[in-house]
Amino acid sequence: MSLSVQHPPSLAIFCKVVDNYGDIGICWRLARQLHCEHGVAVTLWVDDLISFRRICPEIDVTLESQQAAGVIVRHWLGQDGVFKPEEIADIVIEFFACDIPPGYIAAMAQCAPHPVWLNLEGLTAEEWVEGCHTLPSSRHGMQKHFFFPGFTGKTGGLLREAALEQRRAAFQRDPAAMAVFLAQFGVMPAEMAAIKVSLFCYPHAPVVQLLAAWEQGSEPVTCLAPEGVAFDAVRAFIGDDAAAGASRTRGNLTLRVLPFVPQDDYDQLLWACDVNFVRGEDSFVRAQWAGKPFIWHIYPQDENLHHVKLRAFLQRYAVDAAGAIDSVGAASEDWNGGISANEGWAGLWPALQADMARIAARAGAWQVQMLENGDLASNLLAFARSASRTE
Ligand code: TRH
Repeated sequence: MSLSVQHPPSLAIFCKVVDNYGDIGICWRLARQLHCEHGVAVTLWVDDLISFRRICPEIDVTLESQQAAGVIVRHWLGQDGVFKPEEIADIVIEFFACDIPPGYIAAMAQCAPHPVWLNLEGLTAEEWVEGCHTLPSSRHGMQKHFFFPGFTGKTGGLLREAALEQRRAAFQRDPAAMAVFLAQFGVMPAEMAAIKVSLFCYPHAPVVQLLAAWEQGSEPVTCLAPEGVAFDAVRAFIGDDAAAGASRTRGNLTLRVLPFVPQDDYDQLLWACDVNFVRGEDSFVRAQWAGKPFIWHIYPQDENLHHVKLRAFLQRYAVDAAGAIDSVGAASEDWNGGISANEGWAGLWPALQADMARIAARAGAWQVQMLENGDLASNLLAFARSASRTE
């Protein structure tokens, strides 16, 4: 027996929040899309509802089970528990190799046929991913397959909702809608002519230098930083009260602190800005779909493994027909603490500014290139259907 195309399957995603918001951000996005666009009956098991509520305010952190956007959300409280085979989903996804409960695995093994078991991995532009994508391994008498997101047709692609492009284009065609959106964060009509930048990074980014470069720069910049992001540098610029709603203008820089917005609003923030500083995995991908120039703060890893991943991405992204886009490469290296022979942000920012038209053109071309790989949710479902036929 195999998963039929006519009858939407059931699917369970197990998500352990390691830190921050990317783990649940990605799982929530995937869960919603599988349900809304493919009719899949999705159960999302997540161990940290407090982080979840930050990106999805409707989550009630006191409930063990609830529904949100048609997805059943279960608070994953521990590894104990006995499950019956009839409780097991047709497709089981463990996110980032989290250990799913032994009782759940035992019940999976009793199912006939076995569910399709996938380990959804982290995003990297490194070439080895193509060789590992969809590879099977034997576990508890079942097959488990790796599923890798990625930037080529030999990977699972990137998460992207079907209507995303349309929504983005409509929003970006409408300057009034953008002004209304930004006005809720205190952005004044006069600031609409400034270079608008969103700032989302880890605490170790050289934000103090970047803010100084904007303050002393040749053009007005409005920087929008969600509350808590680059907390020390933002507080040093604004003064003691750096809570949401706080702002300060000094020199050519206006810095505004925003509330941490719900996930869908975060897309609009990226669309409304001219340049986006993003981090981790999910905001990094959303910046690519925003089609605007962006700088990525990659999640730091032991032994500077993240520098290898950063360079693998830049080799694909920061290059056009004229060759490597050096301003993006140098700024990305410096932002991520890599080797860079430069004069700091006082030089890096003007270089980026001078290249802005070229970088924007590349961002658009990259988006077209990424669209050719399909979207991760559809690719994953298609793979699960084919894997169920060979089980
Ligand atoms: O928060 P991140 O740093 O998350 C992760 C985790 O650290 C994870 O362990 C690691 O594996 C991964 O990075 C690489 O960054 P990310 O991935 O961009 O996730 C942030 C999420 O928060 C994303 O879904 C967008 C959302 N968001 C909002 O909803 N509102 C906001 O105001 C902001 C700034 C972000």
